[in-house]
Amino acid sequence: MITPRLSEEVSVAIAEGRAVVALESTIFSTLGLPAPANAEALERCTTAVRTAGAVPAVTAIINGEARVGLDDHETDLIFGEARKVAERDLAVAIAQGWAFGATTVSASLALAHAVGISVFATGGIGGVHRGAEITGDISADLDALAHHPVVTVCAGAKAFLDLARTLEYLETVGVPVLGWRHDDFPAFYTRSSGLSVPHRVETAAEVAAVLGARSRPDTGVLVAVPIPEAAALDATHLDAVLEGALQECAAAGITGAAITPFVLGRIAVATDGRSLPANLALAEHNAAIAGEIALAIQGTDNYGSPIFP
Ligand code: PSU
Ligand code: MN
Repeated sequence: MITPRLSEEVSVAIAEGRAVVALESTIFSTLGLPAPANAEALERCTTAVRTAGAVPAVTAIINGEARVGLDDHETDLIFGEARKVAERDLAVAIAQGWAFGATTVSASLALAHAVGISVFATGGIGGVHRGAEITGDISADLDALAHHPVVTVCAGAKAFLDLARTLEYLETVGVPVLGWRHDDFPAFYTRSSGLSVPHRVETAAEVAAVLGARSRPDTGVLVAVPIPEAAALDATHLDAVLEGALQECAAAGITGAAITPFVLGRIAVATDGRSLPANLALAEHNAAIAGEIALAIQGTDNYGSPIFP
């Protein structure tokens, strides 16, 4: 069993029933974004959560301890040497006392669940990789979405994944996918993947109501928020870059968990760095909406069901 340590602020917020939004640390490490964009992302996401009226809770492994909520003096650790920690790696990172483990979506959902936080914000989730029928590479994020009762707010998944299969997988494992004021599943840097979301929502209250009405108490909800219009990138150019980067991966024998950081680096170069402001804008926007949803869930039993006096 994992019993994460809470920061003082997060501990008080949870005890008082205040709105809390969990954040992963991989996106803020150099595995997710190059310096100094990673530090800017952390600052903007935590500020967006606070502006919405909620408390941000960054998850990480620090000195072998699972943590939810970091103190200001600890956030620098995120920017140093990071090892990626998916949900299954939590046990290893704790048992071996890793100095710093950067949590992915799956690890963050596990930690949020363990402490009763029901909203989580990120940039993009992992998904079914292209060619998964050969490699079997399906992100642990999808299984975690199905097994932790947390609302995940994301800008969809990266276009270098197989987005159609990703949506199929989420259907199979019973995760409701909600388009935030949008009919299409977004593709991270672009507002549409060309695939429809099964359902559309207009308000945070609707998301809270969906969370409260699930038949499986341990299943999460995915809210897909398109990148703000002004920050979106050109889809055609991006497709060509992705193709090239994936071929490079295959040629260089880059597989598994190393694919995402590699492809992200290639996209940054090929878009002359324009992928970075796009990434920051969508992560900040997601954090703000997650804050709104956390507020809407406040006043319920924390899992969306109304509390009647
Ligand atoms: N998508 C991004 N940036 C990221 C990630 C995904 O745009 O940094 C990270 C997240 O932490 C996500 C993880 O949970 O990659 C998925 O990795 P994998 O495909 O190895 O499961
Ligand atoms: Mn993988």
